[in-house]
Amino acid sequence: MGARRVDEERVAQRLDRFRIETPSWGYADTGTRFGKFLQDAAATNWRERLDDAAQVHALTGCCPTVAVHVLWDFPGGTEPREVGEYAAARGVRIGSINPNLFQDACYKWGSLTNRDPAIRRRAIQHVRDSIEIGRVVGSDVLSLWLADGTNYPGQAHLRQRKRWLAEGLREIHEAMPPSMRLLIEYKPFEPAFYHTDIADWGMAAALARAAGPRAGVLVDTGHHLPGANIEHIVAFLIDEQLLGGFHFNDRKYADDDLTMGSIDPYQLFRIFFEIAAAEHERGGAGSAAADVPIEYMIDQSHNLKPKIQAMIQTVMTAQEYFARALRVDFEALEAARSAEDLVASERVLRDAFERDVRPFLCEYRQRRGLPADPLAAFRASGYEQRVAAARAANKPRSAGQYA
Ligand code: PSV
Ligand code: MN
Repeated sequence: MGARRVDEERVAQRLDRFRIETPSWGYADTGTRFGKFLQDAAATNWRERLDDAAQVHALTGCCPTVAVHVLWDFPGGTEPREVGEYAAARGVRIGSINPNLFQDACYKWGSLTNRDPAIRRRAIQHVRDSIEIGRVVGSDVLSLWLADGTNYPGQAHLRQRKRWLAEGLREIHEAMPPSMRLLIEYKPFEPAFYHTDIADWGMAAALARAAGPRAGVLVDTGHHLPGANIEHIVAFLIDEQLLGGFHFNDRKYADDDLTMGSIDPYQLFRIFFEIAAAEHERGGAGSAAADVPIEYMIDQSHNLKPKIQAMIQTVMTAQEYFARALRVDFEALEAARSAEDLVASERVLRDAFERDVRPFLCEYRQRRGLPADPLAAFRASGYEQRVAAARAANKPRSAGQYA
């Protein structure tokens, strides 16, 4: 085998372990604050969302789990067991459990940071119930995002809220079974516009440390202020063993939920490069022991693109840029770095970024009995047209009714 083949084999082995979780909410009709444009083919209930996620997995082979949102995917009295069984019958599993501490009117002034101890208790109880859902459906990931924050200076006692938050997270961590990981997501603004209680990765990291050893930070790529160096955050968290997972998406301005890599593919490459570099130092892409334990998840809400197509496009993009990053010539990079040759160092990265790995990925998929181009296969399958015909009947035609 030539050196190139050996390299490709090593990348292929790593990609076999690269699992990407898709979010149930990415298959449903979603909107902006100004209205919703409904899509005939978008899923209208949890069963249809799982059907669609199963399609994505069937064509890509790398999306075996589906993230669920507790209020959205287990509506009034839905048995978690039923949801888990439905998923299994379609060849997927329930992945991260996302408690919902932001929709109930009682959380107007916060959930885990609410000054009212009864509301804080209620929030913790909801998370305990979510942990139980995880146990029933066989999920080991609890993914927590809080909308807690304030809109005006002076509105709240920031340090007090920080302590309540740490207390609550400790209790949640204690309530988890030993196999479960807690992911703590940060976001600098929205829906709160003055401060959010977990505004950035540093706060999330401090809170994860306070919560316990199975807590880590969840990096949603859309949750940074413009100019933030996300790959540096990623590298730092990996080194602190605090990188729990990703919510992938792309953005131009804020939390835009655009498909991954659509705006800044080089940033995506740089993120994957930091992961590949860490794994290279841990023993290389061929060995599972070298993998950094990261939950790779998508968090996108496609307002205009057809949902399943957008998801498959994202999954293919993720594989592409990880494959590019895995093929960085780390020896050449080290040589250039030790000579302080920044032109050569940057060039090593650019060479890998610009290498077209698509033919390799086509062959990789075909060898695994998958379509070479899952997006083309999906578009040709007629699935979207079939479900559109069945689902459109359940939707009002006027988006205004949903505003
Ligand atoms: C919040 O903006 C967020 O990124 C959280 O992950 C939520 O769970 C998700 O979006 C819901 O859309
Ligand atoms: Mn998110």
